[in-house]
Amino acid sequence: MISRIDLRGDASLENGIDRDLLPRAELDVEAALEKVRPICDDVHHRGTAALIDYAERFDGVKITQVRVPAEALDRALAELDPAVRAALEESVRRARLVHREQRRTDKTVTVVPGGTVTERWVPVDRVGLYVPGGRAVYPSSVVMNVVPAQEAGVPSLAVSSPPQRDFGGLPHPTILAACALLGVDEVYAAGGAQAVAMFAYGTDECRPAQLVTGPGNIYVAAAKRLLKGRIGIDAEAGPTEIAILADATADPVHLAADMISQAEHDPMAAAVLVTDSPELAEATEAELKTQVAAAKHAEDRIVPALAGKQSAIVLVDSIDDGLKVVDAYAAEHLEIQTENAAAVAARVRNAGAIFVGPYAPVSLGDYCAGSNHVLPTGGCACHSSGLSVQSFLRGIHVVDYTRDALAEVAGHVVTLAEAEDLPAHGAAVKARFAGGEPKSRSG
Ligand code: HSO
Ligand code: ZN
Repeated sequence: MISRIDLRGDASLENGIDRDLLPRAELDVEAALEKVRPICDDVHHRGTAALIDYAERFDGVKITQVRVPAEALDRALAELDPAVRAALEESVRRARLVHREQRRTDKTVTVVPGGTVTERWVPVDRVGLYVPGGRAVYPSSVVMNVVPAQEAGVPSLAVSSPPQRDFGGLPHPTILAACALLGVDEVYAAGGAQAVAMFAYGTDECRPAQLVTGPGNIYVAAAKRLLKGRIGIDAEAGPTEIAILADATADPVHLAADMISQAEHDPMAAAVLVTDSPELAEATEAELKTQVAAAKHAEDRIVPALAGKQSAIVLVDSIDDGLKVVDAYAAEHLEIQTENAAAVAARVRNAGAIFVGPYAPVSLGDYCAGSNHVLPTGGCACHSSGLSVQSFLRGIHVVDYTRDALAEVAGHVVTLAEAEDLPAHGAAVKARFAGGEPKSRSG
């Protein structure tokens, strides 16, 4: 069911590992670009009317307005299963504890007497959050996007999720309830590329946003790629992935359960076990077979995910070699299930999030660890981080120099400007000292 890759005695581990050593599922976002371009243009020009047409075409439901009425949000929260409500509240509480600590404070550095640079952290004015509604209905993703935006102080936050035929053209009620719980009262019933276009261009119902975040399918990723620049984006989310670095002390029952937990998202999801124990590899493979047989989403998602070329059990000679493999792979989620797991985890350089030891499964992080579950996929963890308060802030440098402070460094500015053959740059400084005292702000 799952392929084996044997890297024992492989010299490439010594000389730097090829990032493609462990293949990933292929997503042809470029091909999807051509499909979403006319949709985005249409939303740009026809606004709400286009969104209503796409609701009928793609979601199979006739709607008359895209904005979700306040009563529908209130009703969804009132009708939410109390156990789900309590779990969401705990998820929010823990996420707030962690994300609140990510807030930035402005810092002023006195570079010279009279010359300061302040880094001022300013939240993005308005953010659009996309929440998928097809195979994936994830109120937890509402939490993971909204909490950091709110903790960053974003003043205006709108959510969009596809209209559902079974719910009268409204987004899924659990999504609406999660929005209501978090105090988000601006929600739209628009899905896919058209929702990203709605946030980028604005419509008569929805003001344009400066940033769009949230997961989505390949069309959402393509629309983000197309409209990036017009609107800021978080990342093009790919299929979810779990890598586990384990030694003989790990429990194969846990490993198989954790691999299946992420495989159940998507037939393209990836589950990779890296181990120095052939016995553990054997036992985990057997466990996978047993557990998959009893799993709900086996046929349509788990089996294709585990059997796909993106999933594998990788054998290495040592945990040191295993660290090289998982660093090269740069997984969205990485579990360390070894002796002295915390010490091994401390040596990891590339991962979206690291889960340490036997009691920190990825699904804890998906819902209730306090950490964020919107994480870099597809190897992007080697250069990017997951969603955080920082994702919703801009650090603006405020430069404030007195006349004396500028005079002190003017010669260097002029020299560098001349070295770059940009004499007007130097002239802009010299102009300040050509005519005696300046009109204002002597110092
Ligand atoms: N594992 C997914 C997030 C998620 N899991 C949502 C359950 N619901 C990507 O990190
Ligand atoms: Zn998950």
